Amino acid sequence: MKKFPAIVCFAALLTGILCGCSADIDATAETQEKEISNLIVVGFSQVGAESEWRVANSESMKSALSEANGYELIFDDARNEQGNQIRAIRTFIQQDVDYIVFSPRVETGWTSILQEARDAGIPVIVIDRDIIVEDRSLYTAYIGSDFRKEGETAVTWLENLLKKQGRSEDTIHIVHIQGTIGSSAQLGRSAALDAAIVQNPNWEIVTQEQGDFTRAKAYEVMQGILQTTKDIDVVYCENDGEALGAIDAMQEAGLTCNADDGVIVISFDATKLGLTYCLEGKIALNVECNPLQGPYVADIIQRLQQGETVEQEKYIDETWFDSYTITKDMIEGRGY
Ligand code: GYE
Repeated sequence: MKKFPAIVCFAALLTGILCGCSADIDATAETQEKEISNLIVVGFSQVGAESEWRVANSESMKSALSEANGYELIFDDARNEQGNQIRAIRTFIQQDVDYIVFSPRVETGWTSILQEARDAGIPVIVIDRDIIVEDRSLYTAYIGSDFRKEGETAVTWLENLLKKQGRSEDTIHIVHIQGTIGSSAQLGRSAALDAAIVQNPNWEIVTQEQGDFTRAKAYEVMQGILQTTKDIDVVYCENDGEALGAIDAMQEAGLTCNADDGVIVISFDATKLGLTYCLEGKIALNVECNPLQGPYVADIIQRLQQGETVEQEKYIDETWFDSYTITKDMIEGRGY
């Protein structure tokens, strides 16, 4: 929006008319239309499309930052590569967009590109996963989830369930399937489990493997684990896709997934599909992670446009669902 003053557009149009080139006039008129529109130009680097959660997150951004709402959104899918995200952000800088938004694949490695954005005077909003930079003024705002808290919700629920079942002293064999290594979603959720292992000496990690937040990878990984052991009490998956993949593999191997008389599957996200598994009892606990971040980003941008200062870190409120209390209505009323 800030890039094209109407006067420049008018001059360009006039030049076209004086030259008498009709094709140019059409093109110029089109440009003029765009230029004098008051659209706020936002470059958004999305990490990928690895999960249902991610698809819902992209949709939320697209609908909140729509043209009807006053935005031109330049959407780039980085296909789960940090290098692609850095390239996309650099392109946004060259395009001189009004705002840059990105959902970082991992926490580290962003300092130089953020420095470039700052040198160009473009505010950066980080969404979903967090970043670590020495100079926090390199980004204007972060909006996302408290992943450590999500993990703590999960392990506290498990402690309570095992207590209720009279298994507090029993050895509990836990398979841990992790998300994208180095992402703040993985780091927070893994850290909570690691801390709980220290607190509960009877909890044993059978194995810790990478599931990349995808159903396919978790299925493959779980199949491999089941060839070594079937003595599993809990599978701690770091998102719904992984839980579904692990459940597929366990069911094929003849295991039952159920909180009372089978493997206790723990998941994160609480997408409609994940919650359907929870309703069926296959996922015992699903900790919510809210992907509907578009309206929060739009709100931050609107406040910056008014010259207001915004909170630098904001966590979205989240809840959890378990197979004992979930109902069909809870799933139907959800936005993702
Ligand atoms: O849990 C997972 C996704 O970063 C919170 O990434 C996000 C995670 C989410 O692919 O499904």
